[in-house]
Amino acid sequence: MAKNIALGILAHVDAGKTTLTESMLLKSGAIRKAGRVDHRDSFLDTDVRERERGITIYDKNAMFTWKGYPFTVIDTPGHTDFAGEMERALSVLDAAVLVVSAPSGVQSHTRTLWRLLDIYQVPVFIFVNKMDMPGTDRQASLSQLKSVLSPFCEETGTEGFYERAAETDEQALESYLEGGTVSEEVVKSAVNARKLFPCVFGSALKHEGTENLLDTILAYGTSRTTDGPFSARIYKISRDGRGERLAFLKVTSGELKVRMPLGKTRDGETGDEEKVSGIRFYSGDKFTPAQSAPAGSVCAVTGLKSVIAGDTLGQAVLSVKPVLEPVFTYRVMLPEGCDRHTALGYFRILEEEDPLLRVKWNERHQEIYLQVMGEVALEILARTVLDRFGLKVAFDSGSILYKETVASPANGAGHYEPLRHYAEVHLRIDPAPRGSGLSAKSEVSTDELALSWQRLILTHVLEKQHLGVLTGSPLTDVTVTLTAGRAHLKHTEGGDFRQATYRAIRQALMKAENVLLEPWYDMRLTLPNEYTGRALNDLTRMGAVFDAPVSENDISYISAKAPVRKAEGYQKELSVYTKGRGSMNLSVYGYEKCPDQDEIVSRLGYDPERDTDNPADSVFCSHGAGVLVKWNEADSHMHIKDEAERPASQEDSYSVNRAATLADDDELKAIFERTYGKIERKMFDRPPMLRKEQTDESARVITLPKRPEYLLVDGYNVIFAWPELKQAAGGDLDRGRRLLSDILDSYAAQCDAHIILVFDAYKVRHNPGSTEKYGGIEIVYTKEAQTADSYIEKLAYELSRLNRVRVATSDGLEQLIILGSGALRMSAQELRQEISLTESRMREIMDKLALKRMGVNVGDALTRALGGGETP
Ligand SMILES: Nc1nc2c(ncn2[C@@H]2O[C@H](COP(=O)(O)OP(=O)(O)OP(=O)(O)O)[C@@H](O)[C@H]2O)c(=O)[nH]1
Ligand SMILES: [Mg+2]
Repeated sequence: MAKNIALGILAHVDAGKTTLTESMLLKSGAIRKAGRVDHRDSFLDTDVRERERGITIYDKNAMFTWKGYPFTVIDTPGHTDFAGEMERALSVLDAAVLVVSAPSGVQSHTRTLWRLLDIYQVPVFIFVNKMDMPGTDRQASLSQLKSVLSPFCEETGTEGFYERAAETDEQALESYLEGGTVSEEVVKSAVNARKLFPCVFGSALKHEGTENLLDTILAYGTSRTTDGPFSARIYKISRDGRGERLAFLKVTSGELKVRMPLGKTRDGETGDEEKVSGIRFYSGDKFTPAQSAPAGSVCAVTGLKSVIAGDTLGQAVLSVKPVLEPVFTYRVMLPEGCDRHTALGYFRILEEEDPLLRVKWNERHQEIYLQVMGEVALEILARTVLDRFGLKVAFDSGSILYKETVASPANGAGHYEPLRHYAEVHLRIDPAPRGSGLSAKSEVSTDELALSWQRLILTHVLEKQHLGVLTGSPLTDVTVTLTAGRAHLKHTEGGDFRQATYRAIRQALMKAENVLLEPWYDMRLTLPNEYTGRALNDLTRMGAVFDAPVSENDISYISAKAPVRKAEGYQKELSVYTKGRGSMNLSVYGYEKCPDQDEIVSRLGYDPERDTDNPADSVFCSHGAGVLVKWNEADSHMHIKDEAERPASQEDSYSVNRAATLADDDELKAIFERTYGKIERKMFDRPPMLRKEQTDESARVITLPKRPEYLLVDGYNVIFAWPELKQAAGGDLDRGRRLLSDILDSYAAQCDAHIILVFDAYKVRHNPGSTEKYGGIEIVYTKEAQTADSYIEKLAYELSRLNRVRVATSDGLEQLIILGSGALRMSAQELRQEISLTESRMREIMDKLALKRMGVNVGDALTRALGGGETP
């Protein structure tokens, strides 16, 4: 297979990435004349915002062939504010060219890139650029690369290069020592295993070294595709000049074709199928349309509306969780009379395209907050909102995003028992490695607490950003372990566990040894020797951590890490006291401990006891009423005592009220009649007869063989049996249908059953007897004069010969005929229980569906709301 290498060009700002990319295009004959970033006519930096500032903001693709082999290069931005754009591309690269500018050397951002390339396991070629500039020294550059990045950085083709290559493999070393040669295969595998980093020196501007670089990549680079059916990874979403949504992807195996129906996979879950309507191969801002794209291609596709960066198509490929995250937060100030929700919608669109933009909506204050990487990103954002949506926004002065974690394990418990509610949760919060975020697991056996409740509790742990008790900042880098929990046979609803879980987490934090985290910079100072004393003093004052200065000639280099808050503005100070001879570059490293925690905590003045949205207290039931018990007194009231005295669990599953009253039936009938006119069907008059052996639930669970399962749902019966849907449907039947379809669609993603939702079409206009696919389910509208239950009966009969079939229908009415066919009947309430829908969650889902219709992306939130969150 001809190699088709996806090559990323990475470096700190202004190292010459775009210039090098254009030099490659020129040398390979893909373009006739290289543009120049300085003349604002670059082939790649085409965006006005890029040309104005002379920097790359968006990564760009270009294609060329070198000696008969196709290459796709991705030129990435070097500015740290746009590093998210660069990080996304890493997941699709076969190899990277790390450009280091000879005059400025390895910068702090170069080290960040080096760290990321290691995390994403990308083979690296190093191009030392600007060798045409006076004072540059090949040996000095190489020794810096060796000392700061890796001793296995070596100039290609030299004796040292083959020596290093041989050192990466024992056998190769032996034959090298004997015969003095190393095979190209050994070099190639060393490069691809990231054990050897070939370096090429040159000048992109003068087109020197470009050919050598391309030859080196061609010799040792490989295309990392695999055999097998089609699969691809999506790394970026953007829009073309006409506003069409583009999904950029790399085909990792098989072939992509236009009109191919594709289902995305996100977090291990597969979504609906969508059709690719077009394939585009981009080079700069121009593209060539195509009918297909072979393995190894990097291209853009149109037609995929729901995918986002990080999704995979076809067989799942493992993905890396993004490393970089925004560290500043700004409040958006909207012009007079601007609708907040419309503006929020705009920012949500941009959030989808920009990996380092997080949009937060503060419901209480009705404010939009933006989390970004830095001020330049913010300025570009303001400009983009103006250009694309005609909206002029301003921002407040912004602040650092703090986070909180714990230093040692802490136990917490939450109890929630207002009248006719019940839930108790015990958990432990353990510190986890820096940068790992929040994770959840359970230590509870399913004998103690049913799996469904455990899953629900873990979902509640993961579904929201829990706030710490020091400053009310997001909790991170902890593992929450469920240690015990209890539900009540009758009174527990899912929402109760949410309350108990949130309270337990907050109570644990109130008792914990809390740690305030803040963003830190990785910095590199270059200054004349005589100023190092002053610099080290300043760094100590900042609470920085630093290595001993390295001195060469009269110049000292200091590598340090310091809190963003303290290091900001130091660039200017350094320049002043060194009279312009010292410089510093920085890049965000990640979150570390705040050195002056107490001072910051008292300055921010957060009082966890007054944060009524995030209570640590518990609610107990006393004389038939709920009473609040303070968090520090709650432990002695908990129903679950410590291990030894814990009584055998009484709970198992949700209580199901299967005795629907006659009044309910009459009400149901009235609603039907109001909607459809006089009901012809017999179902309302049928006497409730029950054949005992067929409803024996314990028997049915044990004896059932594992077969593909069908779940047939009698749509209107379920709608009218679920109070919220009934209410929604009372006014608008169409809305009820859509809600139920959406709920079942989300549920279909988590269960193994084929779900068929059946509605009586009899008198529903536009749908005379049809079947349609709706996301992951099928919806059937019966023919005129054919009732849903006669349809279901027939279908159940046919399907149940080979499959396990369950039929969900109304509560009080027994469908004997269905049972007779071998299908199992479940009531609407049982279905609801199976989906883990409770009143409060139903309300939440309905809110989210309303949002979805407004165009707000709630995919994940909805799935989570339906109980599809991660389980351990
Ligand atoms: N002397 C010299 N200047 C160069 C060379 N390569 C690039 N430059 C100059 O360096 C500046 C930055 O070049 P770009 O190609 O925009 O750098 P970049 O790495 O793409 O920058 P960003 O994308 O903004 O991070 C421009 O003024 C170029 O003309 C080179 O080999 N020699
Ligand atoms: Mg550039």
